[in-house]
Amino acid sequence: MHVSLERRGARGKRPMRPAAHNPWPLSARARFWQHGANYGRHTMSEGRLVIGTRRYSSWSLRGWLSVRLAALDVEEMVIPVADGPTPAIKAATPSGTVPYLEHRGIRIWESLAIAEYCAEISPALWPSDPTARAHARSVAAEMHAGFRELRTVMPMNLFRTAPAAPPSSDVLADVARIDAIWREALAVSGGPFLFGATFGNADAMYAPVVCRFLTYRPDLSVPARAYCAAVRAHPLLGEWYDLAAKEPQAWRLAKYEAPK
Ligand SMILES: N[C@@H](CCC(=O)N[C@@H](CS)C(=O)NCC(=O)O)C(=O)O
Repeated sequence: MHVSLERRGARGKRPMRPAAHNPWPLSARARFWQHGANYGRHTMSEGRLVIGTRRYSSWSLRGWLSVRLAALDVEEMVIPVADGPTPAIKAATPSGTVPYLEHRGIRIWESLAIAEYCAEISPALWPSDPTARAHARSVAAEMHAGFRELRTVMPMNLFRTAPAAPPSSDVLADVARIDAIWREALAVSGGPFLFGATFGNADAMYAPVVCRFLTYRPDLSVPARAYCAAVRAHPLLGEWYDLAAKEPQAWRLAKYEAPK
């Protein structure tokens, strides 16, 4: 199995040695690829975040953003997603999906649950005002539960140049609803992020949609385009794109690369 492991978190950026219970032994090549000479210099972290291929895994991006914004001290374990359910992900997580977080012995799956867990540690991930917080939770939950057409027809591929299939009316309806959600939140908060000056859980939920819109370029309102630019310019998005660009060629999947 080809996985990579890295250590990031509150106490520094150096990777840790895999713990004795770690069921994912790394090849020397995989360790070097991810960590270079720093590998093995650190001691214990407080858990791990399991994610999929950064180039494709939109749900992983959401969980990763919340975890990084809350500065949890966890290893990051990347399992390349397969063409269909990934046996290694099934073996490594309770739900058979990524993201999956283990932190201080607590196990959390589902990106929205991870976002809520991170907000317990870092409450600023949701707005402090109750009205805004209810609004932020509503739009985050709407993203988590919906937009299936858009997610199917415009799969996340950070670097894809081939166009998506021509958008159906259902896809256009999803795009229009997302544009309206963003415009409303930005008009109330003043931006540049959905609920004001700082990037929070609601932005984390919509970040992979921004990535899709940057790839497939559907028609968007001026505020929605400005929002896409603000999200892409956030340092954590920059880091995610940079790490994705370094992923092995062998992790590429034809179904996400080829034109439909
Ligand atoms: N509702 C889940 C969705 C997670 C999900 O579907 N993740 C995909 C990758 S983006 C996955 O793990 N698929 C199974 C696989 O690739 O084996 C969440 O919010 O975390």
